[in-house]
Amino acid sequence: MNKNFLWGGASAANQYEGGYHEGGRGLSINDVEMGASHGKKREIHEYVHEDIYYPSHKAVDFYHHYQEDIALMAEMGFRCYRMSIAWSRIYPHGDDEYPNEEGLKFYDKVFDELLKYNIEPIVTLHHFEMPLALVQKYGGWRNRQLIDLSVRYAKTVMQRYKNKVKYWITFNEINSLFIAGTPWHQAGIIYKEDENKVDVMFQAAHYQLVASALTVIEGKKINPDFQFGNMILYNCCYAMSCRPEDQILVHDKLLPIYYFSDVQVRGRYTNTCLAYQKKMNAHFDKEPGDEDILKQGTVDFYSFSYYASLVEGIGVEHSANGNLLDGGKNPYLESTSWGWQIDPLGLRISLNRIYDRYQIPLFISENGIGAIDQQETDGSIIDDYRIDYLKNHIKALKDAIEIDYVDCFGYAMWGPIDMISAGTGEMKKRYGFVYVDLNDRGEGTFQRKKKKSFYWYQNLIKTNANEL
Ligand code: BGP
Repeated sequence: MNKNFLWGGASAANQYEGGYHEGGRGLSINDVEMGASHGKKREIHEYVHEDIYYPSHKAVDFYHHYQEDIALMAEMGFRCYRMSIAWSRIYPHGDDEYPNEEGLKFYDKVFDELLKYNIEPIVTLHHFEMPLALVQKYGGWRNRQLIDLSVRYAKTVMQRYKNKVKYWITFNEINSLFIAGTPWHQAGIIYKEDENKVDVMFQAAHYQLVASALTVIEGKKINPDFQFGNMILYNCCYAMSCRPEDQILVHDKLLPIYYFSDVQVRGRYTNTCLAYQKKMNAHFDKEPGDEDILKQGTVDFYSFSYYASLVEGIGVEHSANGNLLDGGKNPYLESTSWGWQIDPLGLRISLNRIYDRYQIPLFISENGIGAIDQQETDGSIIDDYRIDYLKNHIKALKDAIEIDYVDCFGYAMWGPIDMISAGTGEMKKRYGFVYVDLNDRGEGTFQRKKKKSFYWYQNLIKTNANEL
């Protein structure tokens, strides 16, 4: 492994930060509803109930624990830390005249703290978060005005942190927009009863793709050394049998994934994209100039999340899931308590498939296992299942690099400090090397405690994965 390989972890503001009404932050979509499985067919006013416990309000309170948490990451030897900025902390209503200085200062402190330990920040600009006011006033990403507003936000933070942050990711899991139940989280969209949902979805996707490209273009003007990445929820999908029709189903399953990455990497709607538009009978508006923007604003690296694999085939029942996706069960694999099928080799396969297609550097922006951790009587947490999961996935990553010559420059394990689950809004689904004393109702001391895996990852980074 390259000695500069970026070992680290990843988080998202809305699941981790808390401090929802502090430092001049505005209400965000997550403050009124959380958990991707909710969020369907509700009116905004139904979401806003201040008396209900919302996990994002306090989350695990990184807002007040950032020094302690970053010190823990440094102790493990992190070389990178992927985190997101909350748009609602910078522009509380999204369209405010001036940015919120207190919000900007908070991230200054966070980046300074990371840089103090030589931890490279990798910043996601949009991670399932946006000011609620943008939904109420503009209808979220269904509205073209969101392009300008989001680029203004991006320019503000890229200008402010141009000497502190080099790596930027535009939209987290941008393709999750096409997955039922997530338009709210990804784009602040609530469908109206009588509208064509497919068209709304493709329109929002176009706006986000243009916004992503414009962010790259503007960012390179601010600092030509900036490196931009996309972020894809990758679907490692296998055919259930060698029947050719099953292979076609797998091909189809990948269309909505390549739809986004083709545009972000190749700078245009490719044949794959056109085929998917036709298959979905999608219609949306483009403006003159959009094509040029997409062409110029391509990303430097491809990042993706990988947790599980799924199976597709004729007659296959969709009884398995994995990170917002669903598909068939694979008889050769075991699953987590949430039914996500554990498949380390699938990571090697995904790395190869993606690198073969795009030939640009890759970054694993999320990988990990959600589990219920038990505390022993002495308070320790022996999370051998987590060590096994990560060990096997990192072995697969090493093989992809060392045997297959895939160019991958970093690995961010998901959720190094326990945080709220994006999918379920629960606390009990834990990913971390560090336990946070908090339950699903938000009760607890917020105290941090190292798990067994903490020491394992520390050693892994120290030996640059020579000792797994
Ligand atoms: C991805 C999201 C993350 C994260 C992860 C794990 O989809 O980008 O925000 O939460 O999945 O999912 P969950 O929290 O539902 O277990």
